[in-house]
Amino acid sequence: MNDIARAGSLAPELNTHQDLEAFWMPFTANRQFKDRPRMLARAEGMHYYTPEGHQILDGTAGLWCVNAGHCRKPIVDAISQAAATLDYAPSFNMGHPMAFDLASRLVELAGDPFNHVFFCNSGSEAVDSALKIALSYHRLRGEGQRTRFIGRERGYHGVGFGGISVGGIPGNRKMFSAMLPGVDHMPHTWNLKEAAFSRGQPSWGEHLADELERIITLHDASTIAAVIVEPVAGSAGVLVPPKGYLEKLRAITEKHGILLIFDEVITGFGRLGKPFGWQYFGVAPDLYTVAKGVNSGAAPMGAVFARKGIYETFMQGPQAAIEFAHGYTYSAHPISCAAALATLDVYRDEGLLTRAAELAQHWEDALHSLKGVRNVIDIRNIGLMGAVELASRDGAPGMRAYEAHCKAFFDEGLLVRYTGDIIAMSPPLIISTNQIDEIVARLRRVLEKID
Ligand code: PXG
Repeated sequence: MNDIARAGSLAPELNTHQDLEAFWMPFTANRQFKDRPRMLARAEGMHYYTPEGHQILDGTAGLWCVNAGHCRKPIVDAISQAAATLDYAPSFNMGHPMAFDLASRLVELAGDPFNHVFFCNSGSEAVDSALKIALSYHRLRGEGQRTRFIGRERGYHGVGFGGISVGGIPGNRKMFSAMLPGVDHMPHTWNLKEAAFSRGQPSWGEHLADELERIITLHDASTIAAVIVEPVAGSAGVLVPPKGYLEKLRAITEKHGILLIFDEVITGFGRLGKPFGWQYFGVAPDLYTVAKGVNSGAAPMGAVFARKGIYETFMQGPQAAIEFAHGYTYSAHPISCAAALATLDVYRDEGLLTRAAELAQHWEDALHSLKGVRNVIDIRNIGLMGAVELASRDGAPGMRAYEAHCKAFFDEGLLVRYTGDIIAMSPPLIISTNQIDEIVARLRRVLEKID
């Protein structure tokens, strides 16, 4: 039986032997899921397997993180060896060799102008860490009045209070009254009328960066600590920056002494065909956050990269003073570090951090072949990220994409993400061109069947 046949007609009832009640699931419609569970039991390479053994083609690298593919042996071995050798070691006032090795490897991968890395355990923590670094940096330089942050509508920066404050996804903010004070937002950059079906970076929209100048004038530059954006907005549905836009943000922030933070939790580690998104765009921020792909999703880890001069600004005062009162019990956890070191080897040995550049044209052509399929109102792509936007049903926004997601999983053995009425995809970087075609063929069959 071939993969597709085996994946066909997955019966959701098969999972009902298990009690699903106690797990309060994150970012999930709990009752809807528990009515129709989509369970994953095992994974290997480009595939997940359900508890019943059905094979699912992973079109999303888990949640944008499994860049090296699933259960890669060198990563598995490194994790088990670390677990058996040094299960845990504190990073406050103590150290372990893997943490220092990993920081050196990461800084080497980044190259100029980045020379230090701060570790944490997730993208949300990386964002909060970066915001705190920015505030302290200004204060240490005698500019403690720089306390404001500027984010962007439709930005996703995790779920800490810092992240939701600078983030711009209304549903992630509305229930939580306490936010960082003094945050403002630029408009997002997507415009269906002007830029639908753009291939790669749209040529419309550079002028939207001028909004930053307007916001800076409103608050006065001297009050602003940092601007934070995702180079490509991922969670909001792959919003690709217009040509010239990021360059303009860089020029404006530099002119006003404001730090520019790129949130590279999704764009980091090869997603765009370079190790980091800033290298792809040729625009270097002052700080950037990573997580997910740092160890191919195999263990929780996040990090903040700092431009030369930032760490050095903190290294003042008495030798015995803690320079930055921030960190986590699991910062640089040995198992996460081991996983990351092994992942970086896999990336290097298999050329995975530049592989998206080789596949990008095929990916783009394959995705855009869905133009004209019913309900498709936009297709966007860059590197190995892609999105297909569907028209929303009257009075039921999000339902069409949710149904497509379920149908893809149950009928076609395909894992895709959905957000609103957007289907988002970001396959592992080991994907073959045949598997790209397979993702698109399966998605086409799904979309043709959905009203
Ligand atoms: N920044 C960005 C740009 C992200 O995409 C985070 C921060 C937060 O990372 P943690 O590790 O705290 O979750 C993210 C996470 C989706 C999806 O389907 C995206 C994320 C997480 C879960 C789902 O789009 N991105």
